[in-house]
Formats: sequence, structure tokens, C-alpha cells
Amino acid sequence: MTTTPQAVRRASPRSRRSADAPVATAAAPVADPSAGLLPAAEPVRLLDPNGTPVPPRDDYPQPPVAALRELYRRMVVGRRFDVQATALTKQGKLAVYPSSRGQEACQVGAVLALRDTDWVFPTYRESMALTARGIDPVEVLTLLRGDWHCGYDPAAMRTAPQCTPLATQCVHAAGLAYGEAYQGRDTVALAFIGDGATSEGDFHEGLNFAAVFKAPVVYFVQNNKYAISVPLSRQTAAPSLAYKGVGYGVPSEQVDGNDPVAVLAVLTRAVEHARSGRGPFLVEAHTYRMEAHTNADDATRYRDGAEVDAWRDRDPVTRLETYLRECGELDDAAVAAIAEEAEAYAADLRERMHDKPAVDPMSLFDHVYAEPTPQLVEQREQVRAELAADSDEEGAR
Ligand SMILES: Cc1ncc(C[n+]2csc(CCOP(=O)(O)OP(=O)(O)O)c2C)c(N)n1
Ligand SMILES: [Mg+2]
Repeated sequence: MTTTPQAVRRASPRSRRSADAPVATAAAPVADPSAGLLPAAEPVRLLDPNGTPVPPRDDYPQPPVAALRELYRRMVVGRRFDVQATALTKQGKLAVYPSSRGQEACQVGAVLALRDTDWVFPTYRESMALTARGIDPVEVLTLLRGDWHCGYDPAAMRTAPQCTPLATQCVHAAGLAYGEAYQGRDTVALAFIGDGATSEGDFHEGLNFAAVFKAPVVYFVQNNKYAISVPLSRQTAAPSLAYKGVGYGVPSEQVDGNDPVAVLAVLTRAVEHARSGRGPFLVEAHTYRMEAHTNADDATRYRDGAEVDAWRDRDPVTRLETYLRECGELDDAAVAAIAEEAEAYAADLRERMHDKPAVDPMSLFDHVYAEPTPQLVEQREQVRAELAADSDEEGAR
């Protein structure tokens, strides 16, 4: 017999309940099993969009002011880096660049919530986070320049290569974090992920594995409202992406992703949770991608200028600057000195990106397999012959 949806609706709650599920009685109410797992109804916010503090809360104490100053400094330098990288695409020095302008609080806040010994699992969007982590910007841009590998040493920088296949980093992070805990170390792994990528299987597999095996991972969703041209409303019917944790037994929180103080406070607590051995934590930051998906995308074809302008008013850098000036932690001289530092950082990057990358196309075939397959050997010979023919042609000219 087929069960129709109507038949399911008519069935009594008791007949639908699994045999093992606790039965609520009037005398002994069953505790809500989702308690402590669901996010608060509203994203956590500690500064309003004008930079004015909202009433303090016990669960998310304000981070120390020295940390906020450092957050501001790295956000300003990060934004300047982002502008420079975008300009380099226009000069043909960079093949592609996915900007994270507008997401500075998330990019830098995540890095500051971690220890240097923790691991970061970034996507293509996180170039700014990697520079905030202290990785040489030329090395960060190596992949986006068209090289086949990431320019930095992942083990030395405790930063995995940036992932383009969506959500794959979620399972990598779970595996690494589990391995570290297994060996008795208190390392935390933080995996960045986009709103669109939360629809991918790897996101769910990563959460599930990490939850079952209590792997110390923070899954940090930057909900920037779009997956290329696909808006959030076409991506999910969930009330918030943070609700995706409860099905796996993963506690979660949502935060105003353009409030740098709240981002740092929420991620600091999430990292502490993971480090204390209580398993993974999911954070959804509500933010906005101010630029197009990459330099190859025209965002005016799928979103309204008024929407972008509304988010311009919630700029995370000016929000933190206003607050720190109000507290007496920043003045004109300090702001100018940080702006100067950012200019020098961009100038140095520009200068060093003038050098042509030394790429040997033959290296494409190295490290694919320990023993190359016959097909790979054949392809390698084909490329070698093509390159030799090209250089003969050039010599003859
Ligand atoms: C497995 C996989 N499917 C599709 C793509 C193509 N793709 C690249 S970026 C992107 C959008 C991802 O959006 P989101 O997760 O919201 O991250 P954002 O780019 O907004 O940071 C898609 C579909 C891909 N890279 N990998
Ligand atoms: Mg997105």
C-alpha cells in the first residue's frame, strides 16, 4: 500500500514516532533535544551599523580593545590589498580575482579568533584572510595568477590551499581536526564556506563526521547573499543557514557579519567550544559581497544598485573606526599611519607582481601520481613536443 501525504497527515503523532523516541506525558515533560543547538533568532550584534555599542551581553563579552585595534589595522590593509588585486586583473597580471570587499570583518575576525598553531581551510574568496594571517600576498595570489599550485607552504602556514571545488574543504577540515585531536594536540580547524556551498553534500558530510567524532572544527559560513548570480532565496528554504547544524547535533550561532566586534566575539567562543573537546560549531555571518563574484562576472545583470547601496551603509571598516574613535583608541594620526601602511603594502605587491611568474608547463605532470599512468606519460610527451615546436617557431622568427 502506498502512503499518501494525506494518510501521513491523518496518522496520529504517536504512530509516526520512532519506537525508541521518548514519549512525552503530562507528568514528565521531555526536555527539548534541540536545546543548546539552535542559534538565537536574531544575529548577534555588539555594534549598531553606526558604530554605536548596543547593550552588552553576558554570553558574548566584548573582545579586548587591543584586539579590536589590531582587527581594524588588518581590515584596512586587507581592503587595500583587495583593491590592488582587483586592479591587477585589469592590468593582466592576475588571471582572476574573487573580491571579498564588504566581508572584511569576517575575513580578518576569523583569523584573529585563531592561534597560529590552528588550521585555516579557505575557499577562493579568502585571499584577504590569508594575507591577514601573515602569508606573503604574492604567494597568496600565485594560484590566481594561473600557477598550478598555491604559492605558500600549507604546513608551515597552517593554511590549506584555497579550494575552488565547493565545500570540499569541509571534509578536509574534519579529517585534519580529528587527526590532531587523535594525536593529543588541541588544534582547532576553521573552515570558511559560502552560503551557496552549504547546499553541497561535502558540507553535510563534513558536519556529520565532525559531530559524530567530536572533531574540533568551526564551520564559518559567510552568507554574502549570492552564489554567483543565485540569490539566497533560490538556495535554501531554511530560516537561517545556522539551522543546518541542528540536524547533525552541531550547535550554531548567527552573527551580524558586518559588525567586526560581534564577529570576533562569536568566533572566539566558537573556537573555545571546539578546543574544549565539545566537537564542532557552526557560525553563519550575515554579510554582503560588494563586488561582482569575480572580475569575470557582471553583477548588474542580477542585482539592483539600491541593494548594493543599502549594504554600503553597513560598511564594517567605518563601523569599527567610528567605535574606536569614540573610545579614544584611534585618532587622525593613527588612522593616517594605518592608511600609509596599507599603501606601502599595496605598492610592494604591485612592484613584485611585475615580475613574470616562472611557470614550467611540464611541471603540470609532476606529483599527479607516484607512478605516472601510461595516459599521463603520453600527454606529457605531447606537451613536450608542442613546446619544442613553439620554441623552434619563435627561433625561426
Ligand atoms: C562543486 C562545484 N560546483 C560548482 C562550482 C562553480 N562555482 C564556483 S563559485 C560558485 C558559487 C559559490 O557561492 P557561495 O558558496 O555562496 O560562495 P561565494 O562565491 O559567494 O563566496 C559556484 C557555483 C564549483 N566551483 N564547485
Ligand atoms: Mg555566497
